Amino acid sequence: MLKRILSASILFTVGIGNAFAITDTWDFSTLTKDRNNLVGPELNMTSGAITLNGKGYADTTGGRDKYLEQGDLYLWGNGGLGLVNQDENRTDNPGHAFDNRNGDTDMLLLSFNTAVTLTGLDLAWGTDTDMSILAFGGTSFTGIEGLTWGTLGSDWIPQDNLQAAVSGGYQSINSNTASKYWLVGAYNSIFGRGDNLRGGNDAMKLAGIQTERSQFGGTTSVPEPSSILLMALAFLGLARSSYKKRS
Ligand SMILES: [Ca+2]
Ligand SMILES: [Ca+2]
Ligand SMILES: [Ca+2]
Ligand SMILES: [Ca+2]
Repeated sequence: MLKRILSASILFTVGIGNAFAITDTWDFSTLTKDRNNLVGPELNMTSGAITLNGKGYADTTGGRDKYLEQGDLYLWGNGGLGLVNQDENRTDNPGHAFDNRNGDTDMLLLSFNTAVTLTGLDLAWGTDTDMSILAFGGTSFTGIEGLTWGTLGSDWIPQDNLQAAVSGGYQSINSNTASKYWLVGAYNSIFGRGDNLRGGNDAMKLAGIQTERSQFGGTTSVPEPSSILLMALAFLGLARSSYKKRS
């Protein structure tokens, strides 16, 4: 009896937790661009009180071609965002997308003003489309310019490797981490290997992303164990009093 009440109340509490999550859709096709399709070195969007800043990075700096530097974001005719990194130009194909050709891995750094969970992405175009997704789990963020993909450090936690679908709208990202900073882009095995994924041949244009946040701020995850316990005790009290009435 106790066991049944406990599991029922835990299910109930988790259900409540999800009900208060808010999904924001960041549709990149709404961004302003110039007549060459250039958005600029960064993008800025808002959804209610939430702000998003996006910057594209690739390992392109210097003679050894491994240090991260910012590139230019373009919004192409099919409604997809691409990164032209410092070793590419906007007529390169598929270099005008987010790609991992020619030894440079392109990723989009997403910075929010509150912790969110990256729950979905939509591609406008792509070839092979293997992708890596990471969340920042450190205490203070100081940017990634001048670092290498291999030395981002343990503050950056791989969340998901996937072969993303090009059509079919938003698809799920497997993560339940909440963070203000995310990296999403072309697959790089340095962040963990995915089944049947291979680098060097991937390119994608991002139509948009979806994030989830708690209505109360902070994380969108399951409630604290202590609140589950309180809820369970309340249920137990109710059950006990109705049992007494019946007997
Ligand atoms: Ca290069
Ligand atoms: Ca590129
Ligand atoms: Ca490189
Ligand atoms: Ca691939």
